[in-house]
Amino acid sequence: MPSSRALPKDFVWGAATSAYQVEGAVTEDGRGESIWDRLCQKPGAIEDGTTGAVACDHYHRWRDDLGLLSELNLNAYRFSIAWPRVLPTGRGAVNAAGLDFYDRLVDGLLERRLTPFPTLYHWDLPQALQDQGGWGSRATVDAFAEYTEVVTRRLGDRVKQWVTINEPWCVAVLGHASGAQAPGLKDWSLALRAAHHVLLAHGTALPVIRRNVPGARVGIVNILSPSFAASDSEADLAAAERFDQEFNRWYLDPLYGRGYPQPLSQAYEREGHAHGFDFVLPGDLERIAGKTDFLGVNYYSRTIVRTAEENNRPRLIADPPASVRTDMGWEVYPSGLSAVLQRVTREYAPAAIYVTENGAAYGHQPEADGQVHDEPRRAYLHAHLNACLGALDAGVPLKGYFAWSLLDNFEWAFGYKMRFGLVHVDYATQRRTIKQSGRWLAQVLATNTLPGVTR
Ligand code: IFM
Repeated sequence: MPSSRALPKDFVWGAATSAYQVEGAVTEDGRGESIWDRLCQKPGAIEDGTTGAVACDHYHRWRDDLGLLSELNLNAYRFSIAWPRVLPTGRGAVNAAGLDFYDRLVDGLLERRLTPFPTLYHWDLPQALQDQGGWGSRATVDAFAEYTEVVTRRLGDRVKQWVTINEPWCVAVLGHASGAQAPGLKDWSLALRAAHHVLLAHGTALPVIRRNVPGARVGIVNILSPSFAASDSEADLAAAERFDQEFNRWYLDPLYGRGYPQPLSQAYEREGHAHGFDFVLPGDLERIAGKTDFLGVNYYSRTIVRTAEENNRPRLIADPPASVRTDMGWEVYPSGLSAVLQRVTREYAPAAIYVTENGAAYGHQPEADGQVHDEPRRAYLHAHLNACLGALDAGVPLKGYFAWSLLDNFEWAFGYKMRFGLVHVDYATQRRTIKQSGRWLAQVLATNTLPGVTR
């Protein structure tokens, strides 16, 4: 019988966004070009031909948007800092106006008793660094340390929670192997090199943040997905295992001191992608495994895998029935969230975990009554919050949950077609409307009680 259940005390409840997806104002106040500005100019790169040039105009409307966080009864905001706003060419001269923007944002959050959870890198590399090799170049690791130094010196007196990198898998694989995301390259060898440099940038930034931020709590955010074989055949089981190593373990293992997973690193060698891992220098793995205070987990769905005809590469099946699919085609699979949280607790024992992103794309628009009736998103949130409670019961050190996203926003290569917000954005007028899912969440948080719990 479903019953209601009290939510944990002292829990962080937030919503997340990222700079390129919401800020707009890409040429204002001295901001430099990012790899996303560049990719968006490439014909066909973005499904609806749009760009993040205006997005949600959060750069100008941030005060109202912080008001929305308060209306939703949240107590934290996960946002990202745009590297090209702070260092327009990636390193060297600091753009004071860019840094001032985040300074004001942080003060605005604190005035409203909202805890800032900034992410230093959510995919918007300065184009100038890409021109010098981007994440394929080890010099970008040093540039990231310099950028981290500038930002944490300025904000570290007030901001205590820091995320270094958002979703290294996406940066490496979507950016450098599939080419679906910026910088839009298709080279697996480069993707492996980029993955290593991104992890190394995280490890290099850790002591910088701790030096500049008294009482810092630092972590990295990974996107995780439990991997299921499409059948019991040996080949499909092997493909599911390979996907797990590529997507989950390639990042978690080195972060927690185990180095890169052996079977897969050997496979990459055999397939000609690794070149003896010549980009892994002595001391790198120790640096990557530096102590963190929390792990951020982004969870959207599980992955069902079967073997591919070509190249022994795992192939994904994205054909759940329409009734359980979001607009992204991703299956609604809430038990996968408690499963990944329990797995990372069991296998890696992070000091604390936050669900740093979780949410669903559905395109509901305001109806005649002015409301956005997005029941599928409400149900998605409900089921995933339920899964979080299950994980807590199982001993997961879960300390917070951030919905993706506060606002409908620029969903990368999908443009504005995919709407993940708790708040609807009319892009023509920039009018915001809290959706019914957002109102439901606000009510859950006001009463600190989750109704309809199924365990
Ligand atoms: O919009 C993205 C976000 O930038 C990173 N994590 C996944 C989200 C949904 O695709």
